[in-house]
Amino acid sequence: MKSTVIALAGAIALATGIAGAGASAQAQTSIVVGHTLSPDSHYAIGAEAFIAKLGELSDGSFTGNQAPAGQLGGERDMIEGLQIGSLDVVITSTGPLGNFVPEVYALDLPFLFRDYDHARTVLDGEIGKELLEKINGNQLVGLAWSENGFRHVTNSQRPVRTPADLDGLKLRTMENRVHMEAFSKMGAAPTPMAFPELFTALQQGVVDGQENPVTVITASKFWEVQDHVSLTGHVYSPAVILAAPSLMDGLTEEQRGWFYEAAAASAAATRAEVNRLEEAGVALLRENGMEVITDVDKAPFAKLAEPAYSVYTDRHGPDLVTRIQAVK
Ligand code: EAX
Repeated sequence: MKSTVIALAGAIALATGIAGAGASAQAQTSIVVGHTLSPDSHYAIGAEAFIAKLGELSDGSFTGNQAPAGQLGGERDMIEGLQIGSLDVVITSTGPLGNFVPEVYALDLPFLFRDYDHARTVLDGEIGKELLEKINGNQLVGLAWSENGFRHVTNSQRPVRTPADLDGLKLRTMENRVHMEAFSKMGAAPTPMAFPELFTALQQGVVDGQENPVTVITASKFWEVQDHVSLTGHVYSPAVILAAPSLMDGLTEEQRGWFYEAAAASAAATRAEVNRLEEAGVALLRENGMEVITDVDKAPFAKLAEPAYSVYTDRHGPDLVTRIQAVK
């Protein structure tokens, strides 16, 4: 997706596509930032912030566009695109990432993070850094942790207050082994599916429900196809800003630094929008006709979901989970 435009006539096109020409020419590199959500989502705000910061730091030698709404495919497709170098930068949930970097499943465990502060402290600290390094060992570059939010169950059939209400519900999950195991233990019939297929699947009744943070429910207008939302907050959904190694390897150290700074600015902008929607979201859902169940007793859900921890711990042991729980 990377394209190079030589601004002044007579310039020599640089084989790498990266700025570096002298006074006679300014090479511009255009970056595409892909994500699955709508152009007014928290990811879109993060993508804009990334592009703006990169432009500012590079004095305009890097420009960019976002490719929202799954234009470049679902999150699994886009991660593969980064690995083979056909995409530049992607903002994705950790949904399918455990298929590529199994250590990341530690972040997808249900009822692990207590609240936003806990999750952000973990991701911004030592553990977050260690997991970005694991990502880097898998033909990907992890630039920064961003955010999707705490996930809640929506469906077209009935209000969900207890695990019994999930019984037999065809629930779309992400392509994530931890989530699938958790939902099957909680009584639902999990159906993994890429996000770009989800709205139509809900509309056509292929699945009864799905689960996503308020940010995604609002950005996707799921109220058009779902009547009930229960604030289950069953799992925190991190997002991560990834880049293609083929892109990063072609940069100077200074330019690489700009990408990391741009990603930090992007994550901050996205988190600010998550905060805003956590405040305004429930009212918004109600205004758009959803029945919102706010008083969900999480304990029975958490108890049933516990065996899903073994998807991670069987392979990697309990240490990282214990360390995450211990972070204040
Ligand atoms: O990352 O697939 C999902 O449900 C994700 O939450 C969505 O694509 C945003």
